[in-house]
Amino acid sequence: MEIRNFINGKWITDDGLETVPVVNPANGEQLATVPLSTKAQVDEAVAAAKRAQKSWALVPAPKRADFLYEIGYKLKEKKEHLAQILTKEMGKVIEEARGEVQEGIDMAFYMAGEGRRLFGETTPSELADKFAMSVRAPIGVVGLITPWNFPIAIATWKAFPAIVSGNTVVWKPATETPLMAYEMAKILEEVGLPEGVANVVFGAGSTVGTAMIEHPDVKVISFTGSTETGSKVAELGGKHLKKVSLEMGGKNAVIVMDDANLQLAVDAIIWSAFGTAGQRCTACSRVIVHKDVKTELESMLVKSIGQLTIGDGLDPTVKVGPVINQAALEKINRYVEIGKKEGATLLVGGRVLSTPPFDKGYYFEPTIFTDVQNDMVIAQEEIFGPVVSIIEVASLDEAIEVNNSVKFGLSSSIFSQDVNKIFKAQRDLDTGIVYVNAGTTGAEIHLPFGGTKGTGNGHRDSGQAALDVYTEWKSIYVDYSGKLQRAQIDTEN
Ligand code: UN1
Repeated sequence: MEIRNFINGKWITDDGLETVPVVNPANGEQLATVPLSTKAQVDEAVAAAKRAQKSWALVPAPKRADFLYEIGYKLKEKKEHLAQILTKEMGKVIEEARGEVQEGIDMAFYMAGEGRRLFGETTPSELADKFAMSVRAPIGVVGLITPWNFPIAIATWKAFPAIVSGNTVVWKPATETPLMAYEMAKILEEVGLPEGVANVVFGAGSTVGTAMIEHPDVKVISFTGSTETGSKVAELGGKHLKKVSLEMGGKNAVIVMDDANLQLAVDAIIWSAFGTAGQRCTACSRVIVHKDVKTELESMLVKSIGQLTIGDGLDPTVKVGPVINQAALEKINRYVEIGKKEGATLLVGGRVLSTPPFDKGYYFEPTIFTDVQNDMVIAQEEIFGPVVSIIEVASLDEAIEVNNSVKFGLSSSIFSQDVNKIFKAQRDLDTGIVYVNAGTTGAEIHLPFGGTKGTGNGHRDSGQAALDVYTEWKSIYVDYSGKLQRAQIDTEN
């Protein structure tokens, strides 16, 4: 199957572009080909989005929202179909794929609700007979750059608030996972979203992403991906004075205190570290454990890891699927080698799986290092795979310090039964998301999603906070006094 760009409500067939294969990471099977677009397709899509934007912004927000309801119903109807494709193109296990599609459904209905809210504010004026209010205004054409690890959910976090608030969209999905975007574009067509409101342009970030950021008619760029790419997006966006929303890496920790329910902590660590084969920006990649429970926690983790089935995510008994591609496999393996050289102790795992039935896919064993020192590379850098570092501490204060010592600040978690420790931790953990007695993954779509420090640049996906990315505040003063009232004029000395 040949995937095509979706521009101005039409599938573009005759673009003669170079294509690359889309591969199932579980078995190397080619699923489709995807075009590598050039600046010309970006220009075409931005022009279509710009043409559509003025009239789209004039459609009443509740009516714009009606399209999101329709998209939500379609996603619901096709949920299993989409989940199967998602597992094939991305590798995540089928129950997680269903969960991801569900995130998209939830986001559609949640943001459709915003069509009947999109609240502004009224504020008293300094002057008599004068009314002051502020409203959210759409910004224009929005460029979306989304990753392969959540190919549908993250796109919905960005596209739906953008669309409901009156913007139009040009979306560049990851080339590793274009099938979800293709399916989404089909849904946009089926629900009759006006042409040009949402356009999909496939291709490499260096070409398509750059062209989007540099285009004078793209006013906002929303990006989720690696910190390395994100900082390039910020740099180029800064040069062109774009509003840029960045959602990047994590080095998320689960803190296990000496009074924790250990079985609960183990279950949460296993799920948040090895679910999605560790390829979530929210994945747990550090366990910060109190010294008095370290040995017991380690033996429980080893036992639990032994029960994880690895394989093709379409098999419902499988809990850990493949990683996305050969490059990812090699990167993870490099980090494991670094960990060994740095003197960390390999507690379990640590190998690429390359014998049948794993030889045609990209599989890495769930891996835990222990006796990791906080200044080691494996304790500081994002690995984006199924690798966890255990770091021992002697107190809550030390645990918080270790948690906060990394350059990222997305998610953190604490296991404790002590209300004093819990409240102190939620205040002092320097991350955008904090979990108490739960793992580091599983953020819900109606709360702000994002992080501090190297994880982001102050913006948030999801929740009402997402509207701040896609709207501009406009303050409106209505003077009904019938005379000139001069604000900020002080006749007294
Ligand atoms: C991501 O990894 O980029 O909180 C997103 C979670 C999911 C989203 C992860 N709801 O783990």
